[in-house]
Amino acid sequence: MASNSKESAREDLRTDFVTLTNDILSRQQRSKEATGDLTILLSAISSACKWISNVVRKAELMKVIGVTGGTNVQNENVQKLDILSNEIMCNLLRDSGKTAILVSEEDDEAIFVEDSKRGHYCVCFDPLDGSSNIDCGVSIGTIFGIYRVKSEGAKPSIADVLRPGTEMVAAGYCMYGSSTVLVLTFQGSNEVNGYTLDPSIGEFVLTHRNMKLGPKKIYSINEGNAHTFDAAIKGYIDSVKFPPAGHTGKFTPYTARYVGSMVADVHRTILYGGVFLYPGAKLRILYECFPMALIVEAAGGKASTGRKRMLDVVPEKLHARSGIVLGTSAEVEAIEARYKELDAKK
Ligand code: AFP
Repeated sequence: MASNSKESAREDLRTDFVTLTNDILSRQQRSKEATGDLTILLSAISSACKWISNVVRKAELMKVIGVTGGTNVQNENVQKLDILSNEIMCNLLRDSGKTAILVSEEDDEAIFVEDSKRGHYCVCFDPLDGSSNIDCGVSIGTIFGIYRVKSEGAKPSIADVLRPGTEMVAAGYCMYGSSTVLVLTFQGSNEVNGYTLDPSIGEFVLTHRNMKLGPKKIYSINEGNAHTFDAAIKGYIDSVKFPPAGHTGKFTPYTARYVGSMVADVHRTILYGGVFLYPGAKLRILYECFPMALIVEAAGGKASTGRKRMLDVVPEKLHARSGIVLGTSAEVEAIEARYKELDAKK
């Protein structure tokens, strides 16, 4: 009896957790070339995400719910939390001393960090993606992609960020949902790790090691836009809703799930499996499509425009948009095959 209660006390007092801070530090220590700059930058991003998480949780109480009355460069209504989150990201990234260029969904132009604080990294981010879901308490998130400047001696320029996604060094997102989870990957690592914020100690703790796409058959798309879908997307959606009966005669259509926050829809797609589609050019390449594509590929899936690998796209401007399909490789390949067939008929 006494030993049982001792054991359960130990359960509550686990001390063998891996924190995000320790994980990225040990990654740095394993690399011969690492200078520690990326570690410091990721630590600044993690602090910003903790701060944003806190603001999101208290938004209703702090009366920062609702729109500012203005619109951003994308002509979308700006929420008060969008502005706060953007300020938090910009301030912490600039003060980290490790960034040269910041590209935010909220800012028309790129921010070039002043000489005294300039570092070697460029961060493209959406400080609060899915913000139209804020007022009803649905999951939202921060998305980021990181590049290293092309030439360390040269003055940073827009060319440092208008590059294919394959040149990112790391990418991640932080989801503010039933818990706050930061998901991170590094170029070439083939590993995606998820860290859950333990608010009592203020640390992200490794809870999802080496995430790989789940096996479920789920499709995720805003079907209210069906009138705009091309034949490839229409055909694919029909095929998952009305599949031929299997050899047992059982009819098993896919399950539909759609949150309307890319972070939440992609997070579910990774954990459970399936495919997320946003055809038509709405989602932004640099801070929505690229980071999610790097993460999904590292988790064993694929991300495509429908016609080419997402990460091979070269954005023409900061806020360039693209259609995207991502998720389980077989599903993405089935959609690509439909585009190939469609194009062959032209
Ligand atoms: P908001 O930030 O304006 O809510 O947009 C969210 C988003 O960029 C992305 O997170 C969603 O996947 C997508 O747009 C949802 O778009 P629809 O509302 O057209 O479905």
